[in-house]
Amino acid sequence: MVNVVGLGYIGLPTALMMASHGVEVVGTDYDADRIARLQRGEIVFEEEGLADLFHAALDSGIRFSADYQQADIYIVAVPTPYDKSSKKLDASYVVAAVKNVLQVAPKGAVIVVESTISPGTIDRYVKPVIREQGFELGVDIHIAHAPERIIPGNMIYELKHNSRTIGADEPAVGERIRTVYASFCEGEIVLTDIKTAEMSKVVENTFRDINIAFANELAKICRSDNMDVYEIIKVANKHPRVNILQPGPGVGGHCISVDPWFLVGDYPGLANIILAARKINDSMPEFVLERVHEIMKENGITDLTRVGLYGMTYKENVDDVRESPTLQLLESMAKHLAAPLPVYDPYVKTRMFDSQVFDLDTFLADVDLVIVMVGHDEIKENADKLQSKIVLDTRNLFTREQISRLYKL
Ligand code: SAJ
Repeated sequence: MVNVVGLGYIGLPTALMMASHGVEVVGTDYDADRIARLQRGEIVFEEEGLADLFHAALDSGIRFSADYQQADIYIVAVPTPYDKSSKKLDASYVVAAVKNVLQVAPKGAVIVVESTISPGTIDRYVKPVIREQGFELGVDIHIAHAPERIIPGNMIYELKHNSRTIGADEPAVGERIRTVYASFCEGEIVLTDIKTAEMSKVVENTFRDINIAFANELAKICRSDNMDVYEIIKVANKHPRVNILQPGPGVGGHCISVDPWFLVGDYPGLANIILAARKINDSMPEFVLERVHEIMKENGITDLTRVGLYGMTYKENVDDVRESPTLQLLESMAKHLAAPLPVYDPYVKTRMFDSQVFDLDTFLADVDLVIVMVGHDEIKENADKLQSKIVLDTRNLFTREQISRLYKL
C-alpha cells in the first residue's frame, strides 16, 4: 500500500493516478478541511482532467485520511519554500512529514520524497532524522527521491507521458519504486543516485528561469531602442539551434521562481548567471509599472485607480496565485498607493483584496487602462470587450487589429 503524504498540486494528482492504475493508495494531509472535502468527493483545485481522474480513483477505492498509515511506501509531496534571507531551502515541511511517517512506518518501508529539494537535502536533513529516531537506514527504513516534472495546466497528460527520475542510493530500492511509478508512467523511468536526482530537478527549473530572464532582458533592451521584441524572437527562433522563450510580467508559481534560489543560497559566489536571472525576472513587475506610468502620461490619465489588472494567477488557465506577477506588482504598488488597483481574474473565486472584482463587466466599467497580466484563454476570447480600452498586453495576446490602443512590454 502507498501512503501519499501531502495532497496539494503534486501529491493529489499523483495519488489519483496511482489509485486509478491499480495501486492501493491512501492520501493523507495535515489540513483536516482538505481531507473532509476530498472525502465528500469535492475536488480541491482546478486542473484539466482532474475531475475525471478523481472519479476514476474513487471507483478504484482511493481513501483519504488525516492519519498517517502503515504502508510499504510513503510518497512525500509537501511544500519546500526557501528562506527569504539565506535563500536556502526550508526543509521543515519535509522533515515534519518524515517524522510523522516514522511514527507508523513498518520495518522495511520506503520513504520517497517527491518535493523539489536542493542537492544534499536528504543527506543533511532527512537521513539524520531517521537515525535520530533509532532507525537503521537501509534496513529499517529506505529512502528515495522521485522529483515530479508535471506542468500545471497539463498535469494529467504529463504525469502519464513525461520521463521520470528516481534517485536511490540502494539500487534494489530504485527498482522497487520504479515498479510503482511504472503502474501509470509511460515515459522513460531513469534510475540514478539521490543527489543527482535532487540536483537535476533544480537544474531543470533553473534552466527555464534563465531562459525566461533572457527573453525579459531582451524586452527591456528592445523597449529602450524602439524595437519589437516579439518579432525579433520570432525571427531568431527560425535558427535551428535558437529557441528563445517569451517575455512576460514576471515569473511566478511555486517552482521556477523558487528553486533557482536554492542554488544561489547553497553555492554563493558560484551561482552568478542564476542570481542575475532571478533578479531580472523579479524586476519585471516594476518594469510593467514603469510602462503603466509611460502609457498614462501619453494618454493623459492621471488617476491610477482608473487602471485595472486583468489576471491574478501566475500563468494561464490555472487557479494558482502563488508568487504571481500580479501579486508582486500589487505588493510593490502598495508602497505608493492608498488602495490597491481594481483586479479581476476569472479563475480566482475567493477574495484576496478589497479592490478585487468578480465580474468582467463591472471590472471594465471602472477602468480606462487595462493591464493584461495572464494569458488565460478566456482573456484572449474577450478582445471585443477590451476594444474600447487602452490595453497594456504583457503577454502578447492581442494585435492592433483587435485593439487599437494596444501597448506591449
Ligand atoms: N513564463 C514566461 N515566459 C515563458 C514561459 C513562462 O514569462 O516563455 C512564466 C509563466 O508565465 C510563469 C512562470 O514563468 O509565471 C513559470 O511558468 P512555467 O509554465 O514555465 O512553469 P511552471 O512553474 O508552471 O512549471 C515548472 C515546469 N518546469 C519546467 O518546465 C522546467 C514543470 O515541468 C515542473 O514540474 C514545475 O515547474 C515544478 O513543479 O517544478
